Amino acid sequence: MPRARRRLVVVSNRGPYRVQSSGGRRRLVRAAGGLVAALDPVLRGRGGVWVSTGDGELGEALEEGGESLPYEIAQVRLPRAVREGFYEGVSNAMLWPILHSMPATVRMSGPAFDTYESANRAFCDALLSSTRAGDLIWIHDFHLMLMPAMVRQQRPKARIGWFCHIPWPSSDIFRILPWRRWLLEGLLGADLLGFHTDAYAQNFLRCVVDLVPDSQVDFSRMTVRCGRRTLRVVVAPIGVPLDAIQTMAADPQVSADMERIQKTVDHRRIILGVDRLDYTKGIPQRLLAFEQLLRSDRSARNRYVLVQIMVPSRTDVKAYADLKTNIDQLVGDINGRYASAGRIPIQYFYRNLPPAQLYAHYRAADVALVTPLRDGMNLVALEYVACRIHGGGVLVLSEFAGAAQYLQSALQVNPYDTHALAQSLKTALAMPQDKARARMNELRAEVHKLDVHRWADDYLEQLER
Ligand code: ADQ
Repeated sequence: MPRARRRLVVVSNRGPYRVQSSGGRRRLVRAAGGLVAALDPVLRGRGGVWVSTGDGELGEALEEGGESLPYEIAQVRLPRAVREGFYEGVSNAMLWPILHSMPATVRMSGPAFDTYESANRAFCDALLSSTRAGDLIWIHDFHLMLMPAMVRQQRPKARIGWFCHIPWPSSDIFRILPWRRWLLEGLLGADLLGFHTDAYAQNFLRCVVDLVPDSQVDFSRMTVRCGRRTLRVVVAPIGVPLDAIQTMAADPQVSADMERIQKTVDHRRIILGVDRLDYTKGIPQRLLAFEQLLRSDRSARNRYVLVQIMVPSRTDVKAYADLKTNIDQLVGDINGRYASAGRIPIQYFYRNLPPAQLYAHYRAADVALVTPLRDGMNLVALEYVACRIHGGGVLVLSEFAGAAQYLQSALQVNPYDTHALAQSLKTALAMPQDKARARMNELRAEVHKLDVHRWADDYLEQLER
């Protein structure tokens, strides 16, 4: 007889829904970003609780609009100063650039780490009061690295998993963080630590060897022994909700939207970029490569259009506001220089699109240009492939995205090398149909293996074991 499944508790900084006000009414919309895109379908399918930050607005909006949630949501309220220090001061300004191996962008402020600890403690308290012993606890991402050990101290027998959605750097880079050892010891409170690729998992184990001397690491079995406990490290590449995406992509409304998009750009061939606005995503590099294509080939402006869709992100952080200005200027410059009557080379959207519209763009695009400088996995690459239900289309993919380990049939590029990137773009646009189809079929077989439900089931099964 199958064992009764334990209740699942997901913990992450950002919750799955946010409140949007329009025309005096408030309604719930799903938050953007890879983590929510991955875990919302999992909790919808299996039920449970999601613990995340919030200010109570969610409950009020639900009451007002008569809406209901697909699963329970427990909110952690952080005082403003703690929230700022934890989220901006530590998570965004220090951990994000270090874990993405971009130390030059780090801004360090000593006392901010206290707020990181306080925030992790507040999450731990909220978790303990809204869950029961026996629940399966799955903590997500770099905001909550101290939490596994905090929960372990209060509930020694709990099953605790932690998943790293972003890359894990080499020990040389990780050691730049002054509280490197605390962070690692926080994570060692878990039973199971998950990473997207083998390289990230091995980097993590190397950090433990170098920085936590009283632990024992076994690289081949991927275990860490500390005191009387042994925890496991697993490689668990995330995927996308394949069936749901394919069904929606095949919807007649999406097909109609796809045709409308193609008509709007005068049936030029579409090169597509879709990203959260972030300096790790390589957006300026992509724009420059497209400019090189326009410069080197006069007919390109009549034949191709770059559609860049960006979702606003971390808008109150200066580095992000600066990047936005930089991108706006680049787009303006390129469009100013290469536009001809009625034909603008870059169509640029700065907003969150509903999934159906996003999928219509994926279907309309001849080439997807996914060029992060570094990226844990990158779901956009997988979504593009999942939406190519009629085959064809070329994926140009940065070799520094975790997804590149799995999508070997993509045209892989080094995004720092603008010339090489422009060359890959040319190769993609010139690829004969049969070759593009064959590659896309191989990519679709890979994306099929990377289904998000399987990712969650496999991970949780290992955590429960
Ligand atoms: P992100 O950095 O957010 O995720 P990514 O994996 O590409 O990056 O996911 C972005 C998600 O946002 C995708 O599902 C995409 O469809 C959606 N999105 C982007 N722009 C949008 C727009 N304008 N409108 C609507 N939706 C939009 C982090 C890590 C990644 C890792 C994921 C999951 O940085 O490396 O793949 O978590 O683990």
